[in-house]
Amino acid sequence: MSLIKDKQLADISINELLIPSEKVAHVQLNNPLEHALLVLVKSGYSAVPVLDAKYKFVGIIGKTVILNQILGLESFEIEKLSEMKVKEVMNTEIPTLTRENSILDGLNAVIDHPFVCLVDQEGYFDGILTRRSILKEIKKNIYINSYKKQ
Ligand code: 4BW
Repeated sequence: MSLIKDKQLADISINELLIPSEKVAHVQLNNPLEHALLVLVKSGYSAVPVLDAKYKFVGIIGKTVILNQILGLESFEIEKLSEMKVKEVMNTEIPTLTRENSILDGLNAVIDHPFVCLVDQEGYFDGILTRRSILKEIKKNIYINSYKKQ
């Protein structure tokens, strides 16, 4: 049943839509790029969160940035995959949310990002909110509102 049959979109809690941390593919700061690329290719995702040794969220890493790093003038410099670490190329300039944020904060974040990471008050990784999960709820809302008007 749609979450928004009884609630407006703005009333839905982030808790109801998030993918919990244990179901999210991730890599760690000190992993070589080789490991990160393996996780990305095997999981099928374009980008995944990066965590430190204590499982605090520190950034994200994607396939494109890794491939750009190993791209030489005429060929891929494959040896860089084992020489370079995730922390050297990851993106740290991205927004995060907490479970206390509203779903509308999530909607704002996923306009520019395919997913947004959730952290707790101490910065520990809590899960992700994806563009897909938010769009699915918005679609249900549109269908329900158009049905009500008939
Ligand atoms: O393996 C997949 N399973 C399913 N069910 N859908 C997938 C899979 N891979 C891609 N998709 C679909 C989703 O609709 O393609 C979209 C874009 O994937 P992306 O970005 O470019 O790899 C997916 O959209 P989404 O569910 O809104 O997810 C947005 C982004 O969130 C993904 C990926 O970077 C990240 N992500 C989602 N689930 C994740 C995850 N990262 C790690 N672990 C997860 N479980």
